[in-house]
Order: sequence, then C-alpha cells, then structure tokens
Amino acid sequence: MSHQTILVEKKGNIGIIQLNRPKVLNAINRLMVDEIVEQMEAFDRDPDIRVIVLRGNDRAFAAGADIEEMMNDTPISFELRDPFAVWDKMMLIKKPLIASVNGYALGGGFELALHCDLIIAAEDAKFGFPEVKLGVLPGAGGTQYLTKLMGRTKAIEWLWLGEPMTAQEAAHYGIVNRIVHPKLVEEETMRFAERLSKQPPISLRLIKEAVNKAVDSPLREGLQLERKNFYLAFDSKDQKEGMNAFVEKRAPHFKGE
Ligand code: CO8
Repeated sequence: MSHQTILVEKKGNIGIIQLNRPKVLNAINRLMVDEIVEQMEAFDRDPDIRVIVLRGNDRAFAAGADIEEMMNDTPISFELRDPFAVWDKMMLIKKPLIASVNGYALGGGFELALHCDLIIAAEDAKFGFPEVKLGVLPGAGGTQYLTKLMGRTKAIEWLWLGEPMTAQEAAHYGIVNRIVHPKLVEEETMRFAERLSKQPPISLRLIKEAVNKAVDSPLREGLQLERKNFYLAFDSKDQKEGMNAFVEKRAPHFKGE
C-alpha cells in the first residue's frame, strides 16, 4: 500500500513506521494519523511481525499537530469529524510499540510517543507541550499521560510554561526508557526490538494488557485481570516450551502459539 505521510519497512520480525513530512518537522496532519494507525493495525494482524517501531528523522520525531491544518478548526468541526477516535485505536494495538525519538517530540508528537509502550530517545531530544503558547492545551491525552507519569506537581508546571524538557529530565521522571547518543538511537531501538521479538509474544501481549489495566483501575480489578491472563498463558505452546527449556537446561524458542 502506498502512503503519503509515512514510510513503512519490515526488518525480520520488526515492523517500522517512519513519519515522513520532513519539511514541516513531521507535523502530524489528519492523513498522517490515519496512515500511522492503519499501518499499526496491519502490523498487529501480521503474524510475521512481533514488535512495531515508530520513528521520525534526525531533526524531529514530530513537532506537534499540523498547526496550519488545525488553525481554522471549530468546536463543531471537531465534533463532527471526531479526530481523536483514531487515536483511541492506537490504545488497542496488542504488540509492543516502541517510539524511537531524535530531535523534537512536541505537542501531538509527544502524545504520539506517549501512546507507545517504550520510548528510546537521543540525549539531545526535546520533549514538551508548547500548546499553552498557542492558546490551547494538549488534546490527545497529554495532560493525563504526563500527570500519571510524573505526578501533578511537575506536570502542571510543564504544561503551564510550555517549555521543552530535556531527555535527561524525561528519563528522570520515568517518561523515557533509554537515552543514548543521537547517532545510536536507531541501533539501540533495533537492539531492544530484536530482544523483545525473541520473547514469547503471547506473554508480552498478556503483560501489556495487565500493565495497562493497572494504570487506570482499582488494584482489585487489575489483580483479577492479571490472574486471568496468568491462567490463559498456560494454554500456550510457548509456556510448555519455556518451562521445558528451563528443566532441560537449554534456550527456549518461542513461536507465538
Ligand atoms: N505545524 C505545522 N508546521 C510546523 C510545525 C507544526 N507543529 N512545526 C514546525 N513546522 C514547520 C515550520 O512552519 C517550518 O515551515 P517553513 O519552513 O515552511 O517555514 C518548518 O516546519 C521548520 O520549522 P522552523 O523553521 O520553525 O524550525 P526551527 O528549528 O526554527 O524551530 C520548532 C523548531 C521549535 C520545533 C518550531 O518549529 C516550533 O515551535 N514548532 C511548533 C511546535 C508546536 O507548537 N507544537 C504543538 C502544536 S499543537 C498540538 O500539537 C496540539 C495537539 C492536539 C492533538 C493532536 C492532534 C493531531
């Protein structure tokens, strides 16, 4: 399938989506969100793919929503088009999603990275929510994700001032998983993705569901889901393989069955 705003590539079991509007620092227009999510869903269904990587280019992961496209929107145009319904679909992707961030991850670009399970970032990457400077606020989950990750005190300061945070600050607050030299971001991302691609896919998927449940439900509900998923894992061939390999003192080979 040909795309206008993204490039798509498969490397072994890893599906890569590259944001591709370099002239506007990968500003996210409506078509781009549609194409990203359609491709994520296609990789999620593809039995050969085990991990999905989302990346930008050296200058920017994405510098936010496309301001020119958005500037004439009205409450009614938003209501009728329902632009965030497609963002919600991202939360249903079951395979691991890794954001690989060089340069700017601002506004909707930061929100896109926060919709991923893991973020690998360059030491000089810049994360932030500058929406306040445009007289608006984040709309694709930024206020919620940031507050849950770093707590109210720091989140409200960042959202009110709209200044970018460094990758080191983002790592300090548990927002990014790894920071590396800008030239090593791709290598580190692929290394991490390959490592995950060798883990048992059904376990990864059940863990993702249970961890996401922990974020926004009472402990008891989360514990019940974790227990159900734990039982479910025992119906997989990978559970037999993993435990047999342990007692036979050999490396396991997981097939996602
Ligand atoms: N939208 C549209 N165009 C953009 C955007 C953007 N978000 N960011 C950069 N561009 C364009 C610039 O207009 C410029 O175009 P041109 O060459 O034609 O003048 C080109 O990209 C290069 O940008 P700069 O010349 O400004 O590059 P600098 O290195 O000087 O500055 C910055 C880089 C600091 C990143 C600067 O471009 C900037 O401040 N960008 C805007 C950042 C911003 O405000 N982001 C938030 C947008 S609002 C938002 O994300 C709301 C999310 C709502 C939910 C998501 C729905 C999809």
